[in-house]
Amino acid sequence: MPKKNQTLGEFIIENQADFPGSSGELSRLINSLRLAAKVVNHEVNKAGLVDIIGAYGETNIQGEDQQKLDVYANNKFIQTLTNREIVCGIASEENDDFIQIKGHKGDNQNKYVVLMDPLDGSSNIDVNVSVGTIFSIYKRITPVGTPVQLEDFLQPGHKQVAAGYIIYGTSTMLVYTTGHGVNGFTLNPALGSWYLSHPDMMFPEDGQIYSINEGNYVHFPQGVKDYIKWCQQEEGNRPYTSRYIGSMVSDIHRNMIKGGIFMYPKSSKASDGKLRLLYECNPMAFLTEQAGGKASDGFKRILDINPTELHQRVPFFCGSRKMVEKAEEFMAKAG
Ligand code: AHM
Ligand code: MG
Repeated sequence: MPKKNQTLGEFIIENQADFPGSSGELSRLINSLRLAAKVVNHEVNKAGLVDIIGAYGETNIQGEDQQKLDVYANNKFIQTLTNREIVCGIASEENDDFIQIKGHKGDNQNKYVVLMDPLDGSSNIDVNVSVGTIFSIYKRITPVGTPVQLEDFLQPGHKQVAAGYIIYGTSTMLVYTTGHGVNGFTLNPALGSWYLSHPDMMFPEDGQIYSINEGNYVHFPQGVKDYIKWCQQEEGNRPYTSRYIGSMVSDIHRNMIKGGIFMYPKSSKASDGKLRLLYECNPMAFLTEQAGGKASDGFKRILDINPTELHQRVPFFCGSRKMVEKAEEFMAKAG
């Protein structure tokens, strides 16, 4: 039973019992992530002070400008997980291919792989808007002790053993699930400790916030256009409020607390939308379902999609259950 104000360390130890027969490997892995998160948090908070923001001059595999802090966060998470030999492989939105962790003696016996978006919404950094780190953890399916393979990363989202995000906002929070509900920890920067501030986070069943980049309206499928118009109609508890930060972690975090729907649909310019199934949508979908919400591509459950490539994109509808169901209704009607 989560106790408010408990430290993350205490919480992890207490909840190891969730995994009967566990070797503590997953706990150590989450411990490593919280350490890397603190280091990245420190750097993100200095963004306005040091010459670390601005384009790095390189583009990532999707052809987008990479910011210096993306690279920093990517390196920090990879370094921490590699040095501690806590996983057998890592895939990152910022790397073309997955990384195999051999271990110092070349005999890596770890069973988990981590997939991550080290700094999501990084175009918001230079305007002082919240950004986030997203992570997703799976058990490898190929034999332990052998080199990790692509198939270890291309697993459907319902196979995740843990997922979470760190939000670098007005305060820094780590929100994660191991499949037993969702808990949120706030970093006390003076002490460097995470405290359980949001036990058992739940999406309200229904909400009044819709979050979508409406600038793309003309390019949206008819079902999305119809749903947006419905959200704006004066009837019952509508019109809804429109809130879009452009930083998915922050948008979904707010909606989880207040009730709302986040959408990044496909468009006539991007046939699968923008967001990545493995690094962004699967972990957020796992958290959302664990918090009583719903996540789909407009028609079917995100967590049931069988991935075919590491950097695959997918349309994303995520949030309060009733709102996502309503959006799906409009999608189905428009065909
Ligand atoms: P990124 O991984 O390159 O930062 O892109 C993902 C971000 C999400 O956080 C956000 O929801 C979305 O891109 C915003 O995109 P847009 O500016 O097209 O609305
Ligand atoms: Mg991203």
